Amino acid sequence: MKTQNYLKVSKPLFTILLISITLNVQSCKSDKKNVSNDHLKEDLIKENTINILTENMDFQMADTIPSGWNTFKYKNASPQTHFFLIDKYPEGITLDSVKARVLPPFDRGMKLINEGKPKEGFAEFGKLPAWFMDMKNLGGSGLISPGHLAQTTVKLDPGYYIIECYVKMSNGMWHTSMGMAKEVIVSETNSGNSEPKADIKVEISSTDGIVFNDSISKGKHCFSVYYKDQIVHENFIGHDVNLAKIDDNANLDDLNNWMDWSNPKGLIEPAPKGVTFLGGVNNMTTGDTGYFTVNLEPSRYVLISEVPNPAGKNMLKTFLVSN
Ligand SMILES: [Cu+2]
Repeated sequence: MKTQNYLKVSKPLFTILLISITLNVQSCKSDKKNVSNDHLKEDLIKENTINILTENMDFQMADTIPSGWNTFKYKNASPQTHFFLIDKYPEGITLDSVKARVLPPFDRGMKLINEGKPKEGFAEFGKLPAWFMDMKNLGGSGLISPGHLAQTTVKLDPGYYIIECYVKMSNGMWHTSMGMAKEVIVSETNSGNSEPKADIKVEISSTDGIVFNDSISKGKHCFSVYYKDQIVHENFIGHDVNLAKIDDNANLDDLNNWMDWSNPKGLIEPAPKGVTFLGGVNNMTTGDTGYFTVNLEPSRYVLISEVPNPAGKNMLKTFLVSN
């Protein structure tokens, strides 16, 4: 049944991707300009990309994907802001285990925090099973605004993974609890893809924040994100790197406060005004590197981490792309 679902969505998704790619995004490898749709079609097949589509609190994608380097093209065709994050739990833990033991404490805890009872809320998280702390994040996209496509490349070993999005609906409910959690099998078959080559190198660490050379030209870029370290921040999660376009009416203080899920007004719809999220590389562990590709038009941008008070951690860094 799941396979049928995937077949059902694959054709429109392919069309959307072709349109989006024509407008915006090409892969790290391809440097061609003004190519016809036929060439793009060949590139898509050749590059063995994994397409993910969200229309309504879902992840529409293949149930089984190859191991090795994979480029994920995540199309957000919903009215909400999302990301996808790849979780690797200890052997034997399945999506059913997560639904039974992890989502309930998070649901109850968030509800209490939203009711103005943070102490009671955080106490709920003490009820998480011990194996939750052994879960590793293997990357995924950064936040992506409605109508946009995020392109992220990571390396995965064969095994059982869960893909999730824990942005909150306007009523404070997690997207994870609304259906944005999916099991994915990474097979023994290797994708055969090689590691991308980045032209912009970003490093993130708890000590130095987000570090990169901010002299960035307009056009297509492949960013690498190197996790010099990874730690557990005040809200129990690690740091990541998200790219956003910042309009003149955007308020960076509002954005800074919004990046913390444990804030009742954080990581919730609506996203801050004048901010368009364009993907990035979601949480990884110390020593890992992920990649994201994006086409930058002249504007102001920010690289920002989804942690409490990123500005205070040197994890809110603006840069200007000029004409
Ligand atoms: Cu979501």
